[in-house]
Amino acid sequence: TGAGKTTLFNAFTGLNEYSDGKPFATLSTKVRRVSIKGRPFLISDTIGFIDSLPELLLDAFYTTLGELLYSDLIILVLDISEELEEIKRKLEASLETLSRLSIPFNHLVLAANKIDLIDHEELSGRMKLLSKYGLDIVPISAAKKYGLDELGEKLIEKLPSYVSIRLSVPRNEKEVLEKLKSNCYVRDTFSFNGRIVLYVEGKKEWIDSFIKRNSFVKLA
Ligand SMILES: Nc1nc2c(ncn2[C@@H]2O[C@H](COP(=O)(O)OP(=O)(O)OP(=O)(O)O)[C@@H](O)[C@H]2O)c(=O)[nH]1
Ligand SMILES: [Mg+2]
Repeated sequence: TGAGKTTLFNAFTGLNEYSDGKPFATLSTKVRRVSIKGRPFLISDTIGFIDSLPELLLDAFYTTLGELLYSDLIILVLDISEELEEIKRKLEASLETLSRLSIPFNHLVLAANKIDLIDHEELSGRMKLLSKYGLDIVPISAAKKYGLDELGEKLIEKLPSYVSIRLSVPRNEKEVLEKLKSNCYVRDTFSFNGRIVLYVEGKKEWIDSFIKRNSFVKLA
């Protein structure tokens, strides 16, 4: 808690969500559509999950963490201005929770936040010590909006492959058409020879397995 997740979320969305510095300022997950260097992203804010949780908050905690499972990428926000031991403790606790949820670490981007509160030497020392975790780390200040371009670039670089493709599906396969529409962004459609031709954008892995699962879907 208090690392700056909501502040970063706000910096990306240009909105002003509740953020008063008190623990657990964020309880419900907010999802927003944002554009990062022209790419569409859905970004969601979460609650913090390090400090011991009041009983009352446990449900909110698991609900919001469950959403991590469906995320392409996770930005783990650390307060880099804290004592190194504290940073490490929180990082390791976070990694432990994420691995319990079977989230692969290559889906993680570490945002080392609040660089405005420390000097260059402190920052490079801490970055060096954190590098042993083998994670992608981007130094930022969510409040001062430093490093957000670099963070955006890292996110795009790590995003699962996204492709544009033309597919055709028999017109009467309504269910399959619906499935395609709910999993991809459909830019254009037209009818041709009893088939619907769709120009879709989506995750390559999903589209590949969709074509495999439905033999009547063809590349067009
Ligand atoms: N100096 C400085 N303060 C920051 C920065 N980012 C966030 N803060 C401050 O840190 C405090 C906590 O920020 P939040 O964005 O609410 O943190 P959070 O991670 O969402 O906290 P929870 O929702 O409680 O888990 C607020 O007072 C912010 O203004 C930063 O880059 N620099
Ligand atoms: Mg918050």
